[in-house]
Amino acid sequence: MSLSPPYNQLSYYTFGTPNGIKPALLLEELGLKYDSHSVNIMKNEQKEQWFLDINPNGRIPALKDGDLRVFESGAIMLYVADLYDKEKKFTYEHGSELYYEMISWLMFQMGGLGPMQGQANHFRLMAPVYDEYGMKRYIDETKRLISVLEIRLSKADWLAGDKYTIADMASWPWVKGAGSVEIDLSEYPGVEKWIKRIAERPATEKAKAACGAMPDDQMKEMMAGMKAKMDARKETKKDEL
Ligand SMILES: N[C@@H](CCC(=O)N[C@@H](CS)C(=O)NCC(=O)O)C(=O)O
Repeated sequence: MSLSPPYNQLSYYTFGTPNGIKPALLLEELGLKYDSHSVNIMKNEQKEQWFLDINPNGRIPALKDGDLRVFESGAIMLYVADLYDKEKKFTYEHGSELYYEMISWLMFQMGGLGPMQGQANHFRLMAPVYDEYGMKRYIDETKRLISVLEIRLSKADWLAGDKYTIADMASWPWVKGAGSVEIDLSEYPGVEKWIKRIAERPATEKAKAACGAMPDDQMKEMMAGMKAKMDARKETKKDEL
């Protein structure tokens, strides 16, 4: 094994959620050899000590390359892009203008879209109380963030420059699921076309499969059940706190 990364011994710890799918899109686009390990967050496996040793934050995804660990989906994508995408197929040259444009969109997803849409999902689908204020606050903010993507995607195919990069890969698994919180994506035609463009890539299906993601129709059915349960809670005013 070489003394410095890359070690060509990739193990990816994931589950079929948006954050889990993000780095898998890159691993699959690059055709890299990696072991995929399912960490079942429904069984709280992400809080087990063996996993906390890889990601002290106890959340998927995480990556190991030999003994080196990387956690946080954005950091994983940067690691893989920096060390394994030598031809810069899905990233840009360090220090170039487009590199910082790409990083800006990546951070927009990591610090904005992901956390806000995560809260929208929580309040609309999972909270133990029916909280109209929480729902509205986070769904409205998610819509606002998607409208920022629309400003760019109404006039360009990709977020940064003229190619598919880790910036697009970071936002896609989140935005494509916005219908779950009743966001009508047809109001964002540029975003809608971009979602389709990425969905049609062969690596996208492979990435979803590597994470054990549910088929879209099954996911829709599950979300509809969660919404119905939440709406019933509004009627009965029976919180589960
Ligand atoms: N900022 C983190 C967020 C990771 C995250 O929230 N992962 C979720 C799944 S999408 C998770 O592990 N949830 C289980 C938990 O919070 O315990 C990243 O981008 O990697």
